[in-house]
Order: sequence, then C-alpha cells, then structure tokens
Amino acid sequence: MPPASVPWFSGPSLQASQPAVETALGDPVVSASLWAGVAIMGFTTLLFVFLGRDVEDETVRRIFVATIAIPAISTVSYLGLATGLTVAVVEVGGRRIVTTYGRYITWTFSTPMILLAIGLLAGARGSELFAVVVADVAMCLTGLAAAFTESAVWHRWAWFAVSSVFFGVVLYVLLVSMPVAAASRGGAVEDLFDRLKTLTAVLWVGYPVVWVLGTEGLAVVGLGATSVAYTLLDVGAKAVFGYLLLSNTAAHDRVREVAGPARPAAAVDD
Ligand code: RET
Repeated sequence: MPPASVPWFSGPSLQASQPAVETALGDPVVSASLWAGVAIMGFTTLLFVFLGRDVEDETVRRIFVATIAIPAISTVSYLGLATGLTVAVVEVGGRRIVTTYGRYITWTFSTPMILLAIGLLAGARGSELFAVVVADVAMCLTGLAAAFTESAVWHRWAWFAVSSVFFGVVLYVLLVSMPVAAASRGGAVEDLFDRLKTLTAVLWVGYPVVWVLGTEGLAVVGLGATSVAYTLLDVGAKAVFGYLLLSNTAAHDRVREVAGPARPAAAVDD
C-alpha cells in the first residue's frame, strides 16, 4: 500500500520499512555488497581528488572534475541502497521483485560523467558529447521504467528493449564516432582512449546481462548474486576506468599532450 502521507502516489511502495526490503537487506551478501560499495567508492573519490592535486591544464582539469564526480555520485548511491532508502518491492505476474531502483537513478547522473570524461579525452565534438549524453540519460530512465513496471511482465521487457536501443546509440558513439576524433589526436591520447573505450564497452554490456539474469529479469540468479555482480561491474567501470584515465592524464599534464591544443571542431575550448 502506498504511504498514506502521499495520497497521489499510486506506484510501487517506496517504503524502506517494507518487510520484504528489510529481509533483502538482512541478507549478508546483499548488505555486504552495498556497504562495500560505499567504502570502495568513498575511497576512490578521495584517491581521485589526490591524483588531481597539481593538475594545471584546463582540459585535463575538466576531465578530473567529471571523473571525480563518478565515484562521488556512486558513494551516495550506495548509501541510499545500503540504508534501504532506494530499494523497493514491485509485484508483477504474481511474483514479488526487490528492485534496487536507486542504481538507475544514480546511473542517470554518473554515466554521463564517464562519457564526458572519455569524450573530452578524445576531443569529441560538442554535438557528439551532447548526443551520447542524451542517449545515455534516456537509457537509464527507461531502465528505471523497466524496474518499476508492474502491469505485465512483457511490459517490463518492452521498456528493456527501448533502453537497449538507447544503449545501442551510446555504443555507436563510443565505438564508431569518438575513435575518429581520438585518432586525429594520435599518440598517447589515442592509445589511452582505445584502452578505455574497450574497457567501457565490455563492462557496460555486462549491466543489461546482469539485468536479464538477475532478479529483475529472468531471475536465474538471486538478489545476492545480482547485487555482487553490479558492484563488481561498478568497480571496473568507475574505479578502474577512472584510475587509468586520471593517472595517465595527470602524468602527461605537463606536456599538454593528452588534451592537446583545442581544434576548431573540438568541444575543448581552453
Ligand atoms: C539496463 C536495463 C535495461 C537495458 C539496458 C540497461 C543498461 C545499463 C547500463 C548501465 C551502465 C551503468 C554504469 C554505471 C556506472 O556508474 C538499465 C540495465 C541496456 C549500460 C556504467
């Protein structure tokens, strides 16, 4: 039942105190995977701030701002999940599903930062960055819709399909369009971009796979395994990705090789 204090609210109940949510968070594997997320992402945020302590170049500084925001947002996200604030139960086709919907909300903010950071490195055009961020936000919000849909199981898959189309656009920009900009920079930038691009594409494909196999999709695996899998993907897609990006850009900062001089078509206008 929706909380009485929110009479207009007819969607899934968002009460952390629901017994099913309490039971889910009482599972030590689920709870450990979420509290580990708070700790790892908190530590990663501090590490990234430390790595950026003497960066001077304006574009590299922008890359740092975007990349530091990734684990910072994620720390808050994990706190919301671990405390049950952003966990809810939905009922569909007679099945009760615990959804950690806070993930999708925070991906809406954190994933654009990842794309901005890698796009700035590549020297992507402003229109390219804009397109990839729009598609990415749409992917996250339609993923949130999939998680909350209770009307029919196939309705959930319909949202999943829409989200996947937006994901296709994101992958296209990352794998086809941005590499052209990165190639024109050549050298260390191109090599670093190529590594980060591959890491990102591989890990990001893991998210919909976990969705399909996990509790919100076919429920082949339980909530504990789903939650651990998302946390591991997050460590790769945020902490490892960010570390590779920042340690390399900070090292090259002094020669302005990484960001390179601004080109007329580049989003970088320092
Ligand atoms: C969902 C389900 C619907 C279909 C698709 C999905 C893709 C999610 C992705 C998430 C990436 C998250 C990252 C988080 C790090 O901060 C929403 C699971 C396609 C690609 C990288």
